[in-house]
Amino acid sequence: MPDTQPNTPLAALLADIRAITGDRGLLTEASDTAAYAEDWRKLYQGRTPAVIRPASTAELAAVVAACARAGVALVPQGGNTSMVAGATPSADGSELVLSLARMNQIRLVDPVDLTLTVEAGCTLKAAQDAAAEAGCLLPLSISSEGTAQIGGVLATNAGGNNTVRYGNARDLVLGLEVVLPDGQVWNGLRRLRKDNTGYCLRQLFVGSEGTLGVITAAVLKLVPRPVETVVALCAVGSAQAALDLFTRFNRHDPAAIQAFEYMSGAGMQFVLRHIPGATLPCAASGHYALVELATPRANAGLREALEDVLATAMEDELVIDAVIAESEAQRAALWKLREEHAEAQKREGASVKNDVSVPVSRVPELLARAAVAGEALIAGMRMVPFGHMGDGNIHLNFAQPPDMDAAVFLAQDHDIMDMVGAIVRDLDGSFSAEHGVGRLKPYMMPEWRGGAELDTMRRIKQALDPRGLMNPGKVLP
Ligand code: 2HG
Ligand code: ZN
Repeated sequence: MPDTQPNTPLAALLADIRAITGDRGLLTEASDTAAYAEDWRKLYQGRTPAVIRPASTAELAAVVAACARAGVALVPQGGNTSMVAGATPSADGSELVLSLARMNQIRLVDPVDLTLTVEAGCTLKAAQDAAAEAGCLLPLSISSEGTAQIGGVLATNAGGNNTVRYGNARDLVLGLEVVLPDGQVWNGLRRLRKDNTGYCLRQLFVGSEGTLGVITAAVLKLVPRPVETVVALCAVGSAQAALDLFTRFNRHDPAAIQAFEYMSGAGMQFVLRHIPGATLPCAASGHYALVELATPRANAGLREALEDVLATAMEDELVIDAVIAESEAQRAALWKLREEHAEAQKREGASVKNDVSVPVSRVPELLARAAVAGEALIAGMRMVPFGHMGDGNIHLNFAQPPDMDAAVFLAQDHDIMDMVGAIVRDLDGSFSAEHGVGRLKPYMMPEWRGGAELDTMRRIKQALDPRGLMNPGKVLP
């Protein structure tokens, strides 16, 4: 822990920062900083002498410049909902946390350009609401959207439930404002649909997890708001049946699929056990699919299409039982069963998460092989796969055996991740589909992204942040 006594270099830096941000922008009491030093999953307990909360890009840039002069590292942090500890400071107390929370303004919603200009600390939910008020949709939805902030969503290139239709966060970014590691501000908040002028810098920062600079604002693409949305929860007999159902919706009208999510019987039981108010409105099964169709066209017959596909699928015994939401409240209740999976799993005990992707067609094989290999590795470990079947991103998580000590189970996390990794590699997949690399998975980078790819990433890091002061220990091993 650096010396925080008066007359030390750190004390001088904190005094400089206080002069920039004022008292409101600097937290130094342990009781105030503790929540910023721990990751959402409580896997990492970091320490930090201070949390800096600038109120503007100018303040933030001055803070970054002061830290660069002092050679002190910064950990940018948004909603702190990272699944891979991407925003957690190290345990030695040498890093300062840079919170974006106070920079949360919506700067502009333009329903003609279909753009939203928003500051990094705005929650995803608040950004969605601003778009909705203007008759538009911000087509990015993730389970943590009430807490996750735009800056973090972009820095980690979040994926979520609507990737099947609109792509990942990266596909929605038209412009960015970024504070570089030396404190320079790059204002790239352009609202252009076409802009072909050299290297695409914004895409360099999207997904860089705060290791190249701090995203302070963004211009995001909007789409016209759907006028009709229908949601159904389907109990199916297998993961293959869920995939076959997806294929049927795809053949019927791929443009209508807003989300197609998979859940296992184990995960559903966790939700029903731990989440107050959660009830299962259809027959219980070992596998479920949640499908959402949406259209911006009036009288498009979406409900009829949903009913038709489901009726045929039931006749063909692909679907065991299904329930269609009849109201907005029912729609929210169905989505809650899916979105509370992470929280329910946390309450069930320790778990090892594998945020993997494979070609969509290979999801059933992935689950079948991982179930066998998982049981062979740790008997009684419970596989809890769920997620974004429509884009091939499955959260292939394992919950501890009920009678095993959590620490004993977690000590085997790399064995579990490597077991899953071997299968995913064999299926031409990725070890991190949407959560990023963070602090949890840099060790996997040489094996998965080694050679020219990792070498190029290192050169980019070296060029922008030669002293390694931006979010050290994340992404690159
Ligand atoms: C989700 O899809 C999130 O709900 C969290 O990406 C996934 O908890 C997880 O593994
Ligand atoms: Zn997810």
